[in-house]
Amino acid sequence: MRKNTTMWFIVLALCSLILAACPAPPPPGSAAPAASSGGESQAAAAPAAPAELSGDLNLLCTPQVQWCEGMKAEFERANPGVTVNFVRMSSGESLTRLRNEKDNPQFDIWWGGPIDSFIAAKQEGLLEPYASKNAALIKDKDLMLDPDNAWAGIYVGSLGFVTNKNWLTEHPGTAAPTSWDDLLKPEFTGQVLVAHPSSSGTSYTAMCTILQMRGEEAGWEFLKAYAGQMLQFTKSGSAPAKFVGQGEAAVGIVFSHDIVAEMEKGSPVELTFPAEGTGYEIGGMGIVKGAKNLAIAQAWFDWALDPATQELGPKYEAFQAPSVEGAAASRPELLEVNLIDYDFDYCGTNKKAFIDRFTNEIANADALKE
Ligand code: S7P
Repeated sequence: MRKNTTMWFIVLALCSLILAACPAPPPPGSAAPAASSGGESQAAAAPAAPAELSGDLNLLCTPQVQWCEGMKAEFERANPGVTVNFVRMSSGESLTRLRNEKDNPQFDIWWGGPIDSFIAAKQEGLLEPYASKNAALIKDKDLMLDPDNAWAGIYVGSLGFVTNKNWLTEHPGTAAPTSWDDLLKPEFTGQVLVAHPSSSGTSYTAMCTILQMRGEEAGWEFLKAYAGQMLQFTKSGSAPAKFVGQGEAAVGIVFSHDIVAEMEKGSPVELTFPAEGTGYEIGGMGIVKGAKNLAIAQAWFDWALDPATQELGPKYEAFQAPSVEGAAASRPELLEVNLIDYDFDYCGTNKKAFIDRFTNEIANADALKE
């Protein structure tokens, strides 16, 4: 009996020595420990691999549909467990939709469109702050990152004029506009297209550019005359580039990268800028307050600020300049023009009031061209 007890004691002691020499099993979800390289001391444990994402992401997408489709495919490729469901909507429509769904949000993240609308959305409590690790890469954080992390800038683009070259040839003595005042020339009466500012962020950028450059009093006078030159207001901001290319009107007011996209398709259009100064956009993104798929929305947010993601634009006909360090602009010349010192806070804060005034006093949004 005593002999047996001693035997067991020896066996147990050996077992505990053996176990002490073995590493503890890794906690669930952590990375496997690195293999030992031999006699050297073990390196620090590898960081835990991020858990694989799975589920749906409901994306409110404001840029042109080709880019939305491309981004959906790229994100799904990088995250095979995720399905991205997107709806493409102009900025004004998106803001209205988020307001209406405030108590039961259907979207997780809003990606793209000028930040004026994101500033307005933040002020209305529609966005969920997120401090992305990749926000450190943003070039000009004072301008392109909300101080409370409600939104971040993802691209930059300038406003330009698009003119149909065939129309110019058919109208000797005319030239593509190179100033805002040129839009009021008699030959362009009924020949100009721009989106309505209530639906379109592009058009709101143009309107707020004018109000800043001329001051509100003279600016509203100009906007009245400018509205009188329109053939029709469109719903989407980039649509005038397409319609001018098709010869439906002589001139359009559009972001210059959307005009480049039209030129790339072989459309007979010319791009010019107002010499006295033009407005520009910072395209934004923000997570929707109450997002049902928060972790995936945060992953999209991080991914959208990655330089490699921002260089994908031209693959999907998007020529905006990236917002982060390490991503090269495909068309740097579009920002090498006379840009005004656009005041995003002024335009974001006054967005509703300015649009209401334009809609009530100058042109309603009843019959927008789609
Ligand atoms: O197409 C790209 C782009 O021009 O679309 C956004 C645009 O504002 C969205 O359309 P709406 O004007 O209809 O709101 C821009 O942010 C972006 O550069």
